[in-house]
Amino acid sequence: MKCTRCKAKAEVHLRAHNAGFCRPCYVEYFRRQVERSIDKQKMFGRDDHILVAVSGGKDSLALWDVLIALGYRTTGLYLGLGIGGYSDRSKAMVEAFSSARDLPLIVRTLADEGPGLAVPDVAASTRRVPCAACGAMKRHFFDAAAHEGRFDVLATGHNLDDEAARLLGNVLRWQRDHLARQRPVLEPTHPKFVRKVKPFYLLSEYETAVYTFMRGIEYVVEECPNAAGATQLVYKDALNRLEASSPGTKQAFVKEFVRSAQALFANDVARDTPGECQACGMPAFGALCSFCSLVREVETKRARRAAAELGA
Ligand code: Q46
Ligand code: ZN
Repeated sequence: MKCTRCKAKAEVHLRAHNAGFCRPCYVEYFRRQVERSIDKQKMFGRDDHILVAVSGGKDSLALWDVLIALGYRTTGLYLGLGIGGYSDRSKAMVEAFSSARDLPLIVRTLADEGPGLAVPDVAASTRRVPCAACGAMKRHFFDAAAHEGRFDVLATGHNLDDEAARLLGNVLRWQRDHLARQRPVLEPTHPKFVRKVKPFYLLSEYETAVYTFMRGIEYVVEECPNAAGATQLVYKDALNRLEASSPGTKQAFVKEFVRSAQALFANDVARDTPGECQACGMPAFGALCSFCSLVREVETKRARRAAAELGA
């Protein structure tokens, strides 16, 4: 197959787009797709300072690489979740990426922040699945870092496969409130929140992997040990089968939802305006934000356990 743009020998074939690309043209194609999403969805402009959440995986590092190449002002944010060797290796990858390119990076380690709770501690004490605890903690620290650093936007590397799987999960259970919030740009609902964007929402995991490979970006290949068994993977697998028999399905699913259905859910679900958390001051719908409620729960359970041990 020949490159659709320059007619040289193609190195990659994208069935969903019925197109082939040589290496330089693919890199160009990929970056243009990202730029198109940024512009079309009005994610951010040239003057904005973007905080890029980087996990050490291929998607977030590819996102950082693209934003730099496109000339945006960025700072990386790595959150150490305390998930054993996986967290150590992902941190090393992010630090190597940023120092090789001389990019600003903020590193926060959950075990050293505030109450000093890493994801496994919280999951074990509250008997939650690790991903539920992790999600609440990540949201809190991302929001707090974006607010403290006065960033304009928080960008994450969620790709088309992530968004399609999330959409499928939300549709299968008709979770209207989740559908109302599933979009590539989430405007802040409180002065302490910043806009959240997903510039890769129309680029597949395969496309991101090819970009990362062609750019020679080193990343953590292993998955978080808690990812195995996540329902998201079952949805991704189902979507991959649909995609194999009908290329372009994932993109049509997500693109059409965002274009014509999302607003119906957003308009239908009334959203309260958050107040402020009594403990940390970040936006909250009750007296405490979800992170501080989680911390309170862990502390209460630990205190009860300690009292029981003393009494034993
Ligand atoms: S890091 Fe956290 Fe993911 Fe690991 S514990 Fe689950 S949510 S799987 S993206
Ligand atoms: Zn709080």
